[in-house]
Amino acid sequence: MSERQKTDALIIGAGVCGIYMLYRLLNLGLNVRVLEAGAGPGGTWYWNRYPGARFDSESYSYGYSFSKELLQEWDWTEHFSPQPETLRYLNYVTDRFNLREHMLFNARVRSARFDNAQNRWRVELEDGREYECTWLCTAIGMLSAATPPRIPGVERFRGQAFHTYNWPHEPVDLKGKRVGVIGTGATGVQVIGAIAGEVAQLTVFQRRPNWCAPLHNSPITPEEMATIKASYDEIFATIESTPNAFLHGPDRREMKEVPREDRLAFWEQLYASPGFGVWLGNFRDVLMDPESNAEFSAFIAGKIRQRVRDPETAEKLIPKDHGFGTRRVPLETRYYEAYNLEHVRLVDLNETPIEGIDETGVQTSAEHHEFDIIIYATGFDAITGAFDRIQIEGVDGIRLGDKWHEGPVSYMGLQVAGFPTLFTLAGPQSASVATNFPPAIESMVNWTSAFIGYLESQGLHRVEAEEDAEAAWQQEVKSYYDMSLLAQTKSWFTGYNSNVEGHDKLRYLVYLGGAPAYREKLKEIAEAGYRGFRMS
Ligand code: NA7
Repeated sequence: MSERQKTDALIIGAGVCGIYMLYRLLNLGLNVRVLEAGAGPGGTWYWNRYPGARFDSESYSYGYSFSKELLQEWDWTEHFSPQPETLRYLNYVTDRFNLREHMLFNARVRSARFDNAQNRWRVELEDGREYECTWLCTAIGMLSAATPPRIPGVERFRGQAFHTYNWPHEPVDLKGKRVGVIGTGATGVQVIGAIAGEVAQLTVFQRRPNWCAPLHNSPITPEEMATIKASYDEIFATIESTPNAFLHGPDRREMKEVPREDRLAFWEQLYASPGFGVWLGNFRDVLMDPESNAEFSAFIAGKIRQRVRDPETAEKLIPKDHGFGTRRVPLETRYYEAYNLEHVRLVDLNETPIEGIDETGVQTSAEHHEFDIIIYATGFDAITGAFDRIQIEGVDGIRLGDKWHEGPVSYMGLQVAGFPTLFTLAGPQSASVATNFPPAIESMVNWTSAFIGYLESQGLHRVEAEEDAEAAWQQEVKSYYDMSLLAQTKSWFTGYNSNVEGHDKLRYLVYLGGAPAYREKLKEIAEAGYRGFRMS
């Protein structure tokens, strides 16, 4: 057994969050190491290499804001950056700030155990290497535990098959191929739009349709980029002011107070605009009031009927079990038009469920579909899945997986009682998931690194959420679910995943109170001497 390596801090994950946390902790003068399962930095943008993978956030709202120099150096080439460019960006940041030498790649963490006597975490990799630290920070992603479908025979298929998250690093030749796609969430919708024109035959297996809206991506000209660079102060001021840290904030009017003709004109304008405006820039009651929501859903259904030529297919693509925006809205490029192509077919799994997968393809209750390639766009064990894949043990050997069995509990989504000195950055019940990730991540990283700096300066090396503070945070997190239509819909936001045992009921995964309220709470806690944390 090699000797255990000792550091002040360990960060698990070198994605958007881990990269920035590393930068901050190095600035505190700490000895830090990042343990990353991939062969390079990038996290989400390292793994998701499927065709069509790109931001649904405006590129210039997704980049880091912490360095004015970085903002001026980096040129985005599209309003919604594609995955290869984003991966280049994250590599650029890594090298720009000399972070790579502190990162260990191909280092998948198997377990993390708290040594109560020493106040230290002991972390073991899957290859047996061992590390030890005071400050343990997880930056393991909210959508990083991919879930292939639980379908009998899935391992039998002899063609190529991959989950979108594990898309091969070598180019996949789709030209002239018979391709099946299972899943029509944000990922499936991106893939389908991107490959429909290229493949010989495309069959989409849909269990539940989602309400999708056009992304309206376009290139950024050098002149536009110069204007963007000159406007970063205003851009980040807008991001700070909106509930979800996007460039789109709700229209303060209620739909019902706007005359019908004007609301339709407004909706046409939203539908024709790039990005999430159609979801997050809508009348404020559209996501709160069932009647307003139903009216807007009918508007979008009309758009689907206009864009899809075959009326029967169009009806299948219109969700009937939930209203617009109550699940994550996939933004699409030529998604609905794909179904107008002769060689693209939609299979509704409610009519003809999948019975199994065999050597040559997919068997439904009605027929056998032969494929060269099957793409599983079947989603993630969201938010808690990445934690469950590491054996995390706190005081007295208590397991995080056991504590979270009925759903996660935390204080501010940042700490869990019984797991001292572990910071679950961008973890369950923080504001990150319900927002544009990077700005939320930046505020959490800023706060946590300042907290660690404070503790270090006081000679304090153990910090733990108090049980009362944790319980109060549960009530607060729950209270927002009670107010939102989103909570009434089954999706990964509310903890459902048919491919994971037991994930068939509501779990309170996300703080839905908005980024400004979350930041305000963090500030108040710090100003009150880090209220709710036991420090020693
Ligand atoms: P999602 O949004 O969870 O979508 C997964 C899709 O796969 C969804 O349409 C599921 O249908 C479908 N699915 C899952 N399992 C099966 C099985 N066994 N059979 C048929 N269909 C299945 O994941 P995405 O990757 O698209 O998006 C995740 C987030 O990543 C996204 O919101 C962005 O923020 C980035 P269901 O709706 O459950 O009936």
